[in-house]
Amino acid sequence: MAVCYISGIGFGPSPTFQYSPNRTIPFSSNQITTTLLPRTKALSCFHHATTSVQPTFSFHCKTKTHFPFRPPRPASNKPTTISSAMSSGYVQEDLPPALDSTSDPPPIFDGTTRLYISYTCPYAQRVWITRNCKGLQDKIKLVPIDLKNRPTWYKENVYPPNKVPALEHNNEVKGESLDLIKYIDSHFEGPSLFPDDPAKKQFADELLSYIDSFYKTVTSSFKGESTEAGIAFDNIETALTKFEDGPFFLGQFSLVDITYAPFIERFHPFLLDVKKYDITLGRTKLATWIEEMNKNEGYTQTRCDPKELVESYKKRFMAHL
Ligand SMILES: N[C@@H](CCC(=O)N[C@@H](CS)C(=O)NCC(=O)O)C(=O)O
Repeated sequence: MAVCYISGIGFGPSPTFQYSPNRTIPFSSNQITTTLLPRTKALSCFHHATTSVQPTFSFHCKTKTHFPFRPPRPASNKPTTISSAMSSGYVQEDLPPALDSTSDPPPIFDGTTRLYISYTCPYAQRVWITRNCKGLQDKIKLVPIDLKNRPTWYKENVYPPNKVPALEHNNEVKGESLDLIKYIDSHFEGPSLFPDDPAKKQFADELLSYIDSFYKTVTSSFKGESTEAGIAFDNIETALTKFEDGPFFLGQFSLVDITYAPFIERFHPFLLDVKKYDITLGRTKLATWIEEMNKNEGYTQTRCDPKELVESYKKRFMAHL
């Protein structure tokens, strides 16, 4: 039995959703029991709803298309509530400011579970999405780090490899995004993001193994023609046709989507801008996948402004040209 947390608060100009608290909704091989929760938590399971109970939750889609990524943080060093997001109809989490070399460390190993991220790191973004999608905003505290001006205590006291992401949990600090998303999925509450079905499990492992090669193929094509990148995106299109019980890699939303999303989020606008190459052209499954991902608030709350991503990729990959 999976629990789908939904909100009892209607919002937007004409909220279309209805719910019955504690009603059981058939969901694939599992069942989802609806439970009333505050909105911020409720949004985390929207991805499950998209494939099975879409009309009930359709208001999310409308609001999301207006605001599919988080706005840049203001220069001020104060945490902010993102009011533009609220006025568009849903609640964004208050994002804390990034800690830099002038910042004091948090009280490390005080029993709080902390996820150390950078707001711009795609690897950290995977873990951040997983935490959001499992509704763990209150259980796992975000600690953003300014990687360009890193606090010395981060390497010395928190995570000696000095990278993000890192997760402080049960008096230990662990790293590596793919390990962390699996760890969070299996050690914390919230909807399971990894399949039980053996065929799906095997395909999930294949896709998780393919991500590095996908990344290398696409980024090495930046210097030349887009044909090799085309092959990599064709592989994605083919993968998306394998299971037909939903628009995601394994049919239903899973850790595989979370693994690929931060990179496709970067490749899509960059290739369009620099190479005039639209990765969705002739790839209907990929186009739908991107569309569906952009309805998932656990993900969209982590997205960067595409313009900023393009500029940062230009500096990183085109500086030599
Ligand atoms: N394999 C790691 C990669 C993490 C990684 O490279 N993070 C970058 C930011 S995107 C980082 O912390 N870089 C700092 C450094 O290398 O000094 C993972 O999947 O977590």
